[in-house]
Amino acid sequence: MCGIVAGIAQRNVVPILLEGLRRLEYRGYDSAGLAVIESSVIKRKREVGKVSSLEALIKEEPISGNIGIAHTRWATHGKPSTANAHPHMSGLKVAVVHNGIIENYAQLKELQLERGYEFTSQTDTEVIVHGIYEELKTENSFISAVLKATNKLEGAYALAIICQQHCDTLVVCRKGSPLVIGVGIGEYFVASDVAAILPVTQRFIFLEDGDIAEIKLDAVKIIDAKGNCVTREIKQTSLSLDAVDKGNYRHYMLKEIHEQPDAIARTIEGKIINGRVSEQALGHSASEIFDYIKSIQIIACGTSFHAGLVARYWFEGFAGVPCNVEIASEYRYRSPVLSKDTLIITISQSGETADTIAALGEARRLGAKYAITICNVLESSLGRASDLVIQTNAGPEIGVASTKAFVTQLTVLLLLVIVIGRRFKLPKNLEAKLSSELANLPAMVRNVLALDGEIKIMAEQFSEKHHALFLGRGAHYPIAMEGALKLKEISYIHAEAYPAGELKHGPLALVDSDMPVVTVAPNNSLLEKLKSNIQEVSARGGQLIVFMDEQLVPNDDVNLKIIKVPSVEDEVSAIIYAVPLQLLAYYVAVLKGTDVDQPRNFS
Ligand code: HGA
Repeated sequence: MCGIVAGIAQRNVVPILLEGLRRLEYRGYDSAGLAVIESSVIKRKREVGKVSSLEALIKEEPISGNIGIAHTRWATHGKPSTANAHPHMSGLKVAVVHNGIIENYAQLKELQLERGYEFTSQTDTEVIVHGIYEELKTENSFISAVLKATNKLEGAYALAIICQQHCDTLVVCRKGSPLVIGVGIGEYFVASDVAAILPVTQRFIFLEDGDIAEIKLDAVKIIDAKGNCVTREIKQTSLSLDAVDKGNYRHYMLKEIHEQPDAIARTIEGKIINGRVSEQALGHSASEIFDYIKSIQIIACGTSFHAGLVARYWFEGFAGVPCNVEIASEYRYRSPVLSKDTLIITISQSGETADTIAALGEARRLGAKYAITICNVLESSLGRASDLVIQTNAGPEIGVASTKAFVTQLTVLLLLVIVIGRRFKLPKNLEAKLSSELANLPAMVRNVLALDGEIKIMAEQFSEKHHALFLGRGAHYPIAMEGALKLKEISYIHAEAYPAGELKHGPLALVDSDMPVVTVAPNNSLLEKLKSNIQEVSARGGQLIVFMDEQLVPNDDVNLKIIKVPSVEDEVSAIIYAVPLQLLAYYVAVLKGTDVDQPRNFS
């Protein structure tokens, strides 16, 4: 998604806005722009490409001001171009940056064209700024004009607005897209992600959906969607500044892969007491929820969806808990059948995934009594809409390709399998085993990270390839899906995952010496079946790359390249095998020379 930064201070806000944009660049990056009020006039600079291009432009043609708004864009309406870059302006009097989509923009545009407004972009955003300008013709109060204009919008938005007539006031609002206000000393900053403004403050006001805030140097006034004045608490964040630095790593993604043992340790911290997972440690309402529910519906997107798919094998296989998993954008638009004793579990790195939020809304509408979210941000939209938040504690994830979020989500899901499974058919001895394996997870992940060098060499086999197949069985099938997703999103190699048993039903036809086939082969009950699948590929000249338990004896096959993975217990092996696949995708992308942390066409 796009990134928003804005500020009002006694100092020049331009350097702070640019630093904020750099910190948000991982969210969207086809163009960037900034507007300030300088000597009572709005001055705007926009540039296609990365934030560094905007910086260079501002260096050449400096602007400064005590109040300003800025944006990194990831286009949804209209191609990436200077004209489509934000901020958008109306009559040179009002400027707006926008994150989200206005669904009724075509109707609004038609009306505004009739009124004589001129459109200079293809975005859906421009109707917002003209709408505010129109209201300001008859409304003296800036915040009321924004309320009236936004009441006509359908869709999702976070906005930051400045206006020449009110040059001491910044107005911001959110509906369906995230936005926080950072509280400084005699100054305020606003961003779509706290990470953007951590250098200037650690105190934040998390706006609720529908809130509009009028920010002056000395005060913030907030109204809700109905126009009533409301108070929102100021919260101190525990996020530290260096958590969002690259350290000694070449890319955030590699840093985040190597942070996984610590991230998992933080996630389980305080939750396993005397070898037993404590449900109180998950939240005061946890026991009440788990006592009530009879089945589980997991809803998520992308990598989080894969975490949900792994968890289904665990919930049903270990504990006999009926569990369904669905992609949020499908769930929200079909007519699912739901009983009120089905527990909704949403999974999202940020807790702000729009489709997942909407799907949760749909589940509530259908009568779901309880909803849990697994995410990294307690105060997120999903967090606020759920009865219980189980935080992943992964720390900020800057690389677009999710890694540490995935393994910490799986860690939380395994905690849930234990505490929910207790009420179903989870055998006592398995509960004890799972708890002890959870406690050992950080050490196991550290061991598997030692494969880094070997995988880097293996990655060379992919540098000339255009397609790859990933195979797995059981809980490792979604791990294969995640491996394929990682490879395609950062190296742009087309990759598909199949449950190994499906090979003979079609995909085998694709196999030849140009198609590397990556296989995940832990030492478990499905191994013999998997070995037959490996033979099927090998017999057709396919190049197999097998991540295999170190205790297994590989075949003497020329088409087989083996990476020996340290032996782990089968129950947690899905988490462990995710890691070498992340490293593989990373090193292939580095060899291909792609922009690893900010892949193209992606937010
Ligand atoms: N719809 C606006 C903003 C896009 C956005 O929020 N992307 O994540 C545009 O296309 O400019």
